[in-house]
Amino acid sequence: MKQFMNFIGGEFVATGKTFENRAPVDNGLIGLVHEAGAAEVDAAVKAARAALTGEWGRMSVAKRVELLHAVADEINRRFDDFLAAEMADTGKPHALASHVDIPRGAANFKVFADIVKNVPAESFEMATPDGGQAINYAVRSPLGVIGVVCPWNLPLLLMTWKVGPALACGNTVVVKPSEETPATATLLGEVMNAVGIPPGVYNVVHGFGPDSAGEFLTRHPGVNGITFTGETRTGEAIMAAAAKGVRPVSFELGGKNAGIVFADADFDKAVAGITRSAFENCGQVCLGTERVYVQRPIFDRFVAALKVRAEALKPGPPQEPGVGIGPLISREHQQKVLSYYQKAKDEGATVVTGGGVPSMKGALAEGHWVQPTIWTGLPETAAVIREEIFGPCCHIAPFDTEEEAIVLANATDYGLATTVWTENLGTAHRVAKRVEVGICWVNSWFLRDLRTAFGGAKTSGIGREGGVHSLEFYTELRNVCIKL
Ligand code: NAD
Ligand code: 6OD
Repeated sequence: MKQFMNFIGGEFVATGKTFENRAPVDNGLIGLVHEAGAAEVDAAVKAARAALTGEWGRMSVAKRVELLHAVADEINRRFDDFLAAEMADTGKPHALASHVDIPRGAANFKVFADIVKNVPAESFEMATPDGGQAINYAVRSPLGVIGVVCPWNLPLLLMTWKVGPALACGNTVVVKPSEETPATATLLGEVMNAVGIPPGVYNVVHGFGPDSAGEFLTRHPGVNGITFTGETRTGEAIMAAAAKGVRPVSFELGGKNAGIVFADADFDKAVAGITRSAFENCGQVCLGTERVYVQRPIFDRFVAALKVRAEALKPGPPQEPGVGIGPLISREHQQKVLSYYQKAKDEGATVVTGGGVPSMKGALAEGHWVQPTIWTGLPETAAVIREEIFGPCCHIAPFDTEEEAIVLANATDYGLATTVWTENLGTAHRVAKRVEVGICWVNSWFLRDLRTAFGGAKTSGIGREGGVHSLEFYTELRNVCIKL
């Protein structure tokens, strides 16, 4: 039986308490996860703290950069191991995991290593009141031990998106992966050892949130800052924990993102784009589009075209040829998504397609499948238009004017991302300026340049990461003032 152990001070650590890791495709047992208790979390934080003052803390930036490039190269060398682990834990299609999740897992180390190597620091000369001079210059120090708490939807990608910049800036980390997806964070421990990252720099503690590893880590006074990706409600709990000791947080939280399709859009590209933004990763992408607003002249044609696309997404296990959609992560999440499918019907939606569970053969019948689903006809007050579902579904509503589309898109407490489809440059710029989100894509979706700022407005997050913006959270900026 496969065992997923904690990784503390460069060693794999078993505990007396395990829980099952099950495959979303058929609910089969993948292995046992060793849950970290308060003692293991404390050991991991202490290992991370010790590493700050050891070889890692004294290491030159050039050497650190070299090591992080080696981490990326080793992930790529073991690409198939990471791919198999991610596909088993999530059930996501091979094409998606091999093109997005694993390559980004490696890239997150290289990009941030190079940014830290090249980033300048500010300096100012000033005249002093006595007629002399002073110079000011900035130096950046690592924040210290970073607690990294991750979700299950893009496990390696989202974890390394935090660990990459944290290590590049000279910090050490204790990672708490999602209880649903323990594999790739554990595998990364082997990579760290293989390339010679000093023990204690990268640590992993497994477990759940409340009264488990997540809470023990975020409450631990030895943690200097917490970076978290997950639900807004969980963010509130973590923020309360971080208040003790006034520790900084960086949060990437939930979304209820709008897609806006104007009548002048390139129709086929817009349909393909919204197909991705609504259904990719079985709708389990925080940036995904669960509210689509389509300008009235093309509304009926658009709904019909998206229906054809949704129905063409073949459900199946990762390796099966032609598979376009995997399962949801867990039985619990499947029940949540299905409860929204029921709510939509109860509130009077027209179910354009889907709304249930596809019929799967053999062992796959035990998996957590749902049909890609499209609704129309609901008022904006409906639950499926207001609340984040995190499934392969969207409601499509017509709009008439640009102003109306902007008001509809902004009528939510969330503010993560928008995707806008138009051939009119003026429309694109005006809408992008007024949508209340951290990221606005035009004629694209989830197109990522890792040098850009990433994060959410309103209840979708706190802070920005990406490029030099990551340095704001992962380093302490000190001004040095020298009277000449
Ligand atoms: P979640 O909030 O349930 O769990 C995320 C992590 O937090 C898990 O590791 C979990 O064990 C841990 N956790 C839970 N309660 C905790 C507590 N009280 N203290 C400490 N840790 C705790 O989220 P999820 O279900 O894993 O992921 C889906 C959610 O994540 C969706 O809301 C989605 O929008 C969001 N998300 C946001 C982004 C973004 O970039 N904004 C990216 C991916 C996912
Ligand atoms: O691409 C990224 O860097 C990122 N953080 C993506 C988030 C996806 C949410 O599910």
